[in-house]
Amino acid sequence: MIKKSAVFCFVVALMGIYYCPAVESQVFFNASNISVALTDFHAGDPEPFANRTTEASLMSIIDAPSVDASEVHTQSTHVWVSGGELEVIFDFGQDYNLSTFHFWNYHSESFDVDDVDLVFFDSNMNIIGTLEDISPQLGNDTGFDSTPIFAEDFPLTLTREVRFVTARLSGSNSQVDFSNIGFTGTTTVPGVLLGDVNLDGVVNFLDIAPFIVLLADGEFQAEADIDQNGSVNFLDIGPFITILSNN
Ligand SMILES: [Ca+2]
Ligand SMILES: [Ca+2]
Ligand SMILES: [Ca+2]
Ligand SMILES: [Ca+2]
Repeated sequence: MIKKSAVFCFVVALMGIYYCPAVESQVFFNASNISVALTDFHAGDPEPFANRTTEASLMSIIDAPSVDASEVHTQSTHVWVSGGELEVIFDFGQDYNLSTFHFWNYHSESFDVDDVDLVFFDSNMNIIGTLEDISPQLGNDTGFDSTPIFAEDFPLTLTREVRFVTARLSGSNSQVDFSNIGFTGTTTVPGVLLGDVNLDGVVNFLDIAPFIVLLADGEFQAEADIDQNGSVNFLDIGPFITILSNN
């Protein structure tokens, strides 16, 4: 999900050009915007998880609603591989600048994750960085299922944008149990030329017809939201005419 409060979008009026510059927007990654799958490491064992299906277990990896969210350990929220290691691959769907790795570990030494190795890839699966031998702390300090588990945060120092990440998780006693994995990153929201509703790079009379269609349909398009209030409606007509007459 995109953190709207982090989006600073403003309008510059310069020589009759109304432009909303490209901005960096912070994103927390979970099931709403990334996917996760087993790697070929599990090719001979497509159902490596204890008690639950691979499909259900993978979904439990990325079900944290936010970076600040806690999770209590239950059979339907945690992830458990008994007697081995786990390797999964995250697909972000597009390139992002990743800034933080978040890990919600199990609460007790007998089952928790003791080592995580991350490998970061670009969209062509070229390795662009690694973070190895992460030793996450226990998920809570009571050892009780009923005590909420919060994320431990690990800063990332990557010089290029990331599309895929693999995570290899292991435990000192061959148990791999944890609650969630999440990432935070930024993406560049492209600049918007206000009034260029037909997206041909200029604002002129050719933009009038598609602007009217948007108004009639009540649909949103950033280029038509001339007053930048988040919706396209009659309030945009006046400033649209102003932009047209300046071009
Ligand atoms: Ca979970
Ligand atoms: Ca352990
Ligand atoms: Ca245009
Ligand atoms: Ca508007």
